[in-house]
Amino acid sequence: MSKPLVGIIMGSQSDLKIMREAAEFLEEIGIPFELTVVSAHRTPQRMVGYSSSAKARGLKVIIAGAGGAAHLPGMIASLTSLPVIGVPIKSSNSIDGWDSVLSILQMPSGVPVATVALNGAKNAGILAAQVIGTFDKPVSKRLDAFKVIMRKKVEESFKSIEKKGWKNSL
Ligand code: RP5
Repeated sequence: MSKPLVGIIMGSQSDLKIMREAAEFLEEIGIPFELTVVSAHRTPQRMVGYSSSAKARGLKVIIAGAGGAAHLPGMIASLTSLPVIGVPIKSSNSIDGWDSVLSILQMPSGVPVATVALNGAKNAGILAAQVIGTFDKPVSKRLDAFKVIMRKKVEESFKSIEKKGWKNSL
């Protein structure tokens, strides 16, 4: 088993239904990762231990998801110089998602968290893979292929629309 390069953490097991999308993308693209629950509020010591040991354990990037008063991504970023990608989650204790979006997005100067869209765990997985792709050529090539597949899917969709006789001016 190769050592994990990406750490995926979340504030609660209830976040897994969203965060699994990051894991699934990394699996698809062939990047080893680890995944666990680390709560900023309920297990603060575990959070400090996880973040402060992350670089020495070989991780290159951390994806952290949380809902409501979502302090996990920012606190993780405060304890490591690894890039941290934050996933705001619309959880059971969230008013409408804005609470977790703003908690993760509005970081003070000096401690960035790369924040994806609400429930945007797949994009977090893609962004983490792109970080790995900056130094790992095979991963970079697989990401290029992923972009081609996306482009082809959209091409198929507009071709099928054109078949109906609805023109566009491109
Ligand atoms: C946050 O509270 C977690 O990240 C989760 O999104 C939310 C609700 O947690 P549970 O009450 O479902 O454990 O800290």
